[in-house]
Amino acid sequence: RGGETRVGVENMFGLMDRFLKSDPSSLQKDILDHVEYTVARSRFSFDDFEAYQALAHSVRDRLIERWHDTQLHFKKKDPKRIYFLSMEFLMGRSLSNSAINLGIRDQYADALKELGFEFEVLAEQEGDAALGNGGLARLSACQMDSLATMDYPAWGYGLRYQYGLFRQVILDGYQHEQPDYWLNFGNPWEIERVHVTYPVKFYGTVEDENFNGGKRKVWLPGETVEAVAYDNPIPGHGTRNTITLRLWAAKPSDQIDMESYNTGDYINAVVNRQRAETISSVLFPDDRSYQGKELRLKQQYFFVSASLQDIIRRFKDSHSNFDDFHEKVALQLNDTHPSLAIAEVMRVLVDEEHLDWNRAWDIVCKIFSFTTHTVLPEGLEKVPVDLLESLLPRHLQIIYDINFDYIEELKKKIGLDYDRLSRMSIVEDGAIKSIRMANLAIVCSHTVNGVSRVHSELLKTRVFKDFYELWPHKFDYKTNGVTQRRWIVVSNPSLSALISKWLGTEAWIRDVDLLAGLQEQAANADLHEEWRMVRKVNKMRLAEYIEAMSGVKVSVSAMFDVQIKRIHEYKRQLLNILGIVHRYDCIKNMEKSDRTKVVPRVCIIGGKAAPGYEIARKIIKLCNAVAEKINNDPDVGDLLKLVFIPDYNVSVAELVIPGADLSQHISTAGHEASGTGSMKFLMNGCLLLATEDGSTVEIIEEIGKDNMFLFGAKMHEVPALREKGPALKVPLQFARVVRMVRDGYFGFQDYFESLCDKVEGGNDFYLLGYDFQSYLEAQAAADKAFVDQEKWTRMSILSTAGSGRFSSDRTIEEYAEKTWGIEPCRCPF
Ligand code: HBZ
Repeated sequence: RGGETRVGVENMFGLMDRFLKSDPSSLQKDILDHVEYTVARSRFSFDDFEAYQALAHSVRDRLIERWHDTQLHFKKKDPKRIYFLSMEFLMGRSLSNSAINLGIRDQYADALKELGFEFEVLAEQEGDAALGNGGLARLSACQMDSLATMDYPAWGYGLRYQYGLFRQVILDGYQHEQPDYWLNFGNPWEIERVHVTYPVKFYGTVEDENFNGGKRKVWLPGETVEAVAYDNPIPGHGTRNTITLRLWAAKPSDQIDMESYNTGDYINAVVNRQRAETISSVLFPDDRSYQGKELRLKQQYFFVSASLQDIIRRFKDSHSNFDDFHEKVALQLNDTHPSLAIAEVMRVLVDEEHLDWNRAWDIVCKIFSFTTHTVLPEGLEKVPVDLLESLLPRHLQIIYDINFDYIEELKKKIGLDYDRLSRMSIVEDGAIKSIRMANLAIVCSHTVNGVSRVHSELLKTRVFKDFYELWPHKFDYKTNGVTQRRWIVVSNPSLSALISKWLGTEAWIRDVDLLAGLQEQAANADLHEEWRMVRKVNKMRLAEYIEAMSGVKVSVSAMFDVQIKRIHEYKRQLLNILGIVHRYDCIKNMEKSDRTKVVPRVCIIGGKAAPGYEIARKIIKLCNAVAEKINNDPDVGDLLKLVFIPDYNVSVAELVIPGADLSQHISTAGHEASGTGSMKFLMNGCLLLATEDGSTVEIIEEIGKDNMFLFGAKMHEVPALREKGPALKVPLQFARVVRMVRDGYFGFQDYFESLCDKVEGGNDFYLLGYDFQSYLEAQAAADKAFVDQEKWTRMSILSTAGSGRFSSDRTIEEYAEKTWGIEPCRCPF
């Protein structure tokens, strides 16, 4: 392979000549060629979907060009690389994002127009890549965009699930799950690397073997599965740099099970081989708990093992020993899900590379960093020892050895405090002996990051208190961020153009702090008018979608009030719904003449419930039942509408967020680790109605309390309020709305009983009753502000202007400098 010697930088112009051209007529020719040769349709007759496929392939060609150059450049420079290990990436659609980041979206739009197609219409043909559950997974996607844009030498590693997150279908108001077989029509955004494969081993036994006069452990695995790489190029914006998201798919190993073949059981031998593929077949749809399922553990090890083989192979290509490993490799654990990587690095270095245990341990301690996304101790993964022992016997031994050394060290530091030693142990004794993955990750990582400041405080004072006291230097936080490329430029092109016009530059797309420049114009009447117009057009687009999805006609002059996120008790969609019931009840009981004072609302709720989470499913049903009643009540008309948007995903978010006036982030204080939806709404000039939880606390610091609608118990008050149990006072209005649900005002009386029980009689763990009054007051304040359109528009502009800190560019820069120790490595020309 003579890769590097191909063309020197001095021949840059010759090389430029080689690049695919991006003027409209070259693009047109390119698209038509793909129609004919890739999609295999006649260039004289093809439909929107075929046009999308051809267009995607044309964009892909340009991505590949840059991607090759970037990889070559990285190889030549050999910088320290960051490897981002995550079980989940919610990439959504790729077409618009790629074309915009490549800087040729408008050229494509022009080229297509002459062919009789519209770019936006074709973009709608693409399905979402939904290889993740929620915030954690979308954060990974935003961070990949920032890593590419900021020229960092980064790789993302994950799993290529054949079935992404289930599709949500609402029938009679109930959630039903359908499989998301997203690869059905092919995926132009990935490149299958049939030659990049690694064997991944499972089961078997560990034996002692004589080695150099001593003993060593040898793992004799019982099953081998092949991991095949699928590369997804991730283009940066305003740079040639295009990095790799490498996802692994499981394939049967070529190692033939001779015994089955010899016994003549040919059919069963083939069927057994096929079973290997189940490892990467389906994403687990639970974003709350770890259930100790064998398949999930297999998935974790499968992707970790393949990724590490790949990473170590790349390192060994240009290094003859492991002395510099920690100077060239940083491994980021996105939550505990990939933390088997720790044991795997130890195993490879000790058993396969024959490094001495202490030397391997020294390396491990320098390369791993860990970010946790949860607040709750019960959200932390525990793997039953029995399961680990059967699936990965050697890894269990390694974890025991790590734990032994660590506990011995710990005893020297804290003495024989057995309670604390047992809390801090990686191994949990009990009815089911298990491995605490978070403890493993903390012990072996140099840095433990939270995802917002308050989250970090909770980690230090509650969740990981013992560890913080031992290693205060390890604990840090990087407040989450989202990419303005996806969440303004791609999803809200008219706002994007307006911002560029008023700032006199497009530079904010890479340097988002420039948005602050809008502050000076926040009172400018001309800007107000244009701002309102952009928002109105976005609301019209959303209204059309709502009508198409639910048949409900909504008025765009009403306030669009949105809550979209996974359904959870702590996120309190139920508080929102009960608030809507209260609003409905008030309107019904009002004198007709007073109704003119009501600010019309369209309440929009969307989100998926984990299939096994009964209460969350009931919340969805309640939302639909209340919607049914309100929307069909002619007496209320346009004063109030409620719509549940089915199958909430990234592309639905791209449509809904730009059209929202108000958005709700109303978790019980102390429960949302960060929250990133709020940042997307903020960027788009949507006002927030929120509790002081997670990242909201930092949003307040940027835009001020006066610029949003805050309510609810504060984090430090929550424990004492809970203590009060049934003695906690709740307002009469709360009892009244719960009574309406209980009494069957919205039907399904029996079904909703257990839901009502969850918020009454001392069971109101998430304090809906306690917070109800202040919630209603915040809602009233929002109504009042909305009537004053000038005030509202100013608040909206100030929200966008103050959103700069919540860009993932900032988050990534902090990680790069403080946690990973990496530098940008920009591909020339
Ligand atoms: O991660 C979320 C947090 O709830 C949210 O506050 C934060 O902003 C976001 C990004 O840091 N957590 C998740 O999304 N968690 C999961 O999706 C999850 C998935 C699989 C699991 C457990 C949790 O096994």
